[in-house]
Amino acid sequence: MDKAGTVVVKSRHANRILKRYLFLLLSLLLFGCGTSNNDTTSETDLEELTKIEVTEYEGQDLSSLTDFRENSIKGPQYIDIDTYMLKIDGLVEQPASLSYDEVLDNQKYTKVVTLHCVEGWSVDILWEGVLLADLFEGVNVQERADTVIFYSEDGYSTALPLQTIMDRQLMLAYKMNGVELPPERGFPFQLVAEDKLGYKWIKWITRIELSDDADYEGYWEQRGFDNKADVKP
Ligand SMILES: Nc1nc2c(c(=O)[nH]1)N[C@H]1C(S)=C(S)[C@@H](COP(=O)(O)O)O[C@H]1N2
Ligand SMILES: [Mo]
Repeated sequence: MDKAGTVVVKSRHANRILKRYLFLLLSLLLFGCGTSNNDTTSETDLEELTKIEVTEYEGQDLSSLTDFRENSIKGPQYIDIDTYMLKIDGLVEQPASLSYDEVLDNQKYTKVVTLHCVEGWSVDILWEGVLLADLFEGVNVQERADTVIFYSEDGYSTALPLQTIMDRQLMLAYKMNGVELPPERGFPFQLVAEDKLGYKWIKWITRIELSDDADYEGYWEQRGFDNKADVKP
């Protein structure tokens, strides 16, 4: 072995390591790591997610994220998180436009809450999210605001009294049963409208408007559904 030969061998070896490293890096970029749902812009394999979802919490059995009947007005929305912004505006002193990470940069809460659809089915889900009250702290809600109107990517909307949101400490969920909300379930955010019927649980929220229009009617409310939407025991 002469000196030159050793150098050749060494550089071939280095080349191989570099190639392997690049391959790994590329696969990571393309496929991501772990089971988190990295691509939210196309259909999710929900069956695959049931393998990692939480099925029981503090002794209570949970429903599965596949137990929902998908009946959204325009079908699932696939939101690109890189360009997504949640707007909070209307009767506020400092309107805000928050990225996904900025919304998540708040105290997180977890709670099992049941969603009841008017069609007669319901699901018990472990939700993880942030409080609307915490989001509102950053925008300074004006005195005369008494209503919160939510708008969605699919043109859907609904509203709740500001008082209800504060009293009930309602949250915006970004996870269900320990799994990031899949697009089919409302990624990036669904309103956990505790004790209100399913049509108040707006998915794919893009804008939250503080308003003084207490009679505002959302998509289903305009079509005859009760604006209070209380779940009857
Ligand atoms: N943006 C949006 N959110 C929505 C809806 C919708 O059509 N669009 N449907 C509502 C209804 S009627 C119910 S019961 C719940 C749960 O619906 P899912 O089973 O289709 O997820 O989402 C609510 N949120
Ligand atoms: Mo519903």
